[in-house]
Amino acid sequence: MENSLRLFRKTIGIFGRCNAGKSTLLNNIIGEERAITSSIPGTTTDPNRRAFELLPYGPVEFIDTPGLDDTSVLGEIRKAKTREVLATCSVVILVGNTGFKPEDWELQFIEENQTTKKIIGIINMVESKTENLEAWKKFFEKFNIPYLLHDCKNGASSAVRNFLVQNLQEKVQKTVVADLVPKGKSVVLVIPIDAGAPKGRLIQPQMLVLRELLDYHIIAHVVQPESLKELFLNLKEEPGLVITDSQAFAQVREQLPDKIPLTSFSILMARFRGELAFFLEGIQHMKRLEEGAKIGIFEACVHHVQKNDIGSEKIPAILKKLTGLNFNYTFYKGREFKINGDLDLAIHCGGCMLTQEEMEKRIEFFKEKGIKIINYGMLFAYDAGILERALKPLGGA
Ligand SMILES: Nc1nc2c(ncn2[C@@H]2O[C@H](COP(=O)(O)OP(=O)(O)OP(=O)(O)O)[C@@H](O)[C@H]2O)c(=O)[nH]1
Ligand code: SF4
Ligand SMILES: [Mg+2]
Repeated sequence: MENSLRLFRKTIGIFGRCNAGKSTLLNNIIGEERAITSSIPGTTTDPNRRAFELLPYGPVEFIDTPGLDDTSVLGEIRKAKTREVLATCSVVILVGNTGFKPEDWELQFIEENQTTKKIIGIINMVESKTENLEAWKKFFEKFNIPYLLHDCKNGASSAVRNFLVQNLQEKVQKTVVADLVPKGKSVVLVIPIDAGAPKGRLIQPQMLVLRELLDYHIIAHVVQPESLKELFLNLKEEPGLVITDSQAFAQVREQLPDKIPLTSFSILMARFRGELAFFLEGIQHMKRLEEGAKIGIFEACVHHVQKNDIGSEKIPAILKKLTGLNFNYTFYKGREFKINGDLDLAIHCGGCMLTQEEMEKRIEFFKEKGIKIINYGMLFAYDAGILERALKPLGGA
């Protein structure tokens, strides 16, 4: 579980010469004085890691590093550590500074990393020194590296964050499911049509997945849970992936051999929207709740409450079963988003009727308030004892 939390974070290393402003840049991005900065070269002596939600991109981990040109006695050891960090980064920020010109340090760094990593340039604007600015611009342009001129000490941190998001966007998850299906394999979709299913249509995540499979010419078999056994009797080849509605997890698991990859629509959606790591933290937090904790249950639609309603009946029953504790519940419905008082945990529906922005705003709100959140689907998977199995097709375990 903990591994999967890390797995979904993109590692972004911050590199450059001593005094380039790497640590100041880190502080500027995250909006707090995390790293020590000073005009003394070699201030940062060890890689300094900081997990951060770079919205709307998703979870990342920044690593501030010692200077590439550290010439102190311990310089060689530090450089070795920096190389170790470099090997774990798929994205690197190369920090320059108008107080000096780009030299062999930066040249070598780019030559060694340009083919394997995404490089993003930052030119720190130091005081009134502008004489080296043109040299830095030309340097980055020569290698086709996107760069931002920025005063890290005084500039708005949102400018750097937006620039990073813009340049990372191409790395954002583009497909909901197609990249998870082995070539030539089919996919089975398990969709129960029960009293809770909307009349005459599928819900958005199901449509999104189905449409993408068609776009990618991947064969999809669509069944209700009761027909799964019959389908398998008729299939000539095992499918590459089974995707189920979260509420049918237990039923599907009973019928499906362990070797067949299984996940759910809600887990795919959480990955697609970049929320997965945050929800996994929520699951860990749920285990630590105490008697009487305040839980908010959020559904973005207002529907007529039926018997065995998910939000008001099933979820509280699952939590009671999992923890043996009694909690205080508040139910929130609809698109309007207002919270009364503090919460110890938020449990949210799939949010398929919300726009990406609306959902992001909610998640950002929870993060700012330090409230952990999980979605219905992940809670169902955890309750069925198959969360790890359901994360495996996504690369997590
Ligand atoms: N005016 C201005 N000063 C900056 C900027 N970025 C960094 N500085 C200053 O430059 C000095 C060095 O900044 P650091 O962030 O400590 O540099 P570093 O790259 O982390 O240096 P090492 O840890 O020694 O490798 C500090 O005095 C910062 O305040 C900037 O954008 N504008
Ligand atoms: S927005 Fe939430 S409540 Fe509405 S259909 Fe989607 S998952 Fe269900
Ligand atoms: Mg530093």
